[in-house]
Amino acid sequence: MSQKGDFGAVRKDIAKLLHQPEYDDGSAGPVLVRLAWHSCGTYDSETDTGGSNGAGMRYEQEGGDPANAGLQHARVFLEPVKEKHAWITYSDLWTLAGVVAIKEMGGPDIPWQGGRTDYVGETKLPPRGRLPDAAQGSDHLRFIFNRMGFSDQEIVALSGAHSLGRCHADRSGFDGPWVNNPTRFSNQYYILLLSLQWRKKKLPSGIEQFTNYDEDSETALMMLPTDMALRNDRAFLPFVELYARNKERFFADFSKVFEKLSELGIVRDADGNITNVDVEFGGYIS
Ligand code: ZEM
Repeated sequence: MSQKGDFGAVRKDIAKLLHQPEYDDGSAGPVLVRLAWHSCGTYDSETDTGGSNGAGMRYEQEGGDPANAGLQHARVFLEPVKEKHAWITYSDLWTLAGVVAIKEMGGPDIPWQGGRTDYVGETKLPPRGRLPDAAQGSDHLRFIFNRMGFSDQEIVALSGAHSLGRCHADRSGFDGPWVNNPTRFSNQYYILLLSLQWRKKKLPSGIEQFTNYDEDSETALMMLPTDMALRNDRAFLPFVELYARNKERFFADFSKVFEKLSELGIVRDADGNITNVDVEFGGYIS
């Protein structure tokens, strides 16, 4: 048990659990980043619902969304940290885990503040279907990300997280990693999106993704239809090109946009205290 508010102690314990030789590519990092993103990525600015506050994925309505398949692995990895630092909320733990994992995998420092609450009123739990569908195109990406207040450039920057991890046939139905070293945060995703030849490939399940090989190969890489949309859309493309040639710019922009993602639905005063949730009262202030 650490002292309440000692996020430094929590960061250390998250960093320590990333090394998982038996899991995927040997790291819990990528799936923790996805947990952080999905906990935030349900936000809707119009109704002010969803977002990281509330840690709604603990409940069936949100946790059972097919888009969240596989994220129980991430939550199980973090359970010993929650047990040890019982004072931290799940909503802080999940967003902080993403930030720590990105840094430990070679990514940028991302500003992060705590104070989220695990209170979630029934009316604040997001409906299913708020997360992006990888089988679609650029109109869908804009529809989903504009709802959270993200621009074209921010959509492209956020998508660079696909330099991490892989798709799992038994989770999303898609299969394989985007890059050769999926536990290293980099701008490889953009470089490969532009430089390799991508061909449509139908998986045995009937799901279509893109591959850089004609033949099945252990080392084949993949792109989702939504990833290809970034290359094929004339407004997205210049940002793909920018981040492919300028890694520093990508790191700087990614840091800003990931911070924005993790703060969706949160209002703070000058001291950083969250003001739109009354923790004592246990509810949202409208
Ligand atoms: Zn992802 N993502 N994502 N993503 N994602 C997957 C995996 C990972 C989309 C998507 O459908 C998928 C963002 C944006 C978008 C990560 C981070 C971020 C998978 C594979 C799919 C299908 C899941 C599986 O089978 O396990 C779509 C359509 C997106 C719209 C642009 C954003 C934004 C992210 C963070 C900032 C990460 C790290 C993974 C790898 C997870 C893992 O378990 O390895």
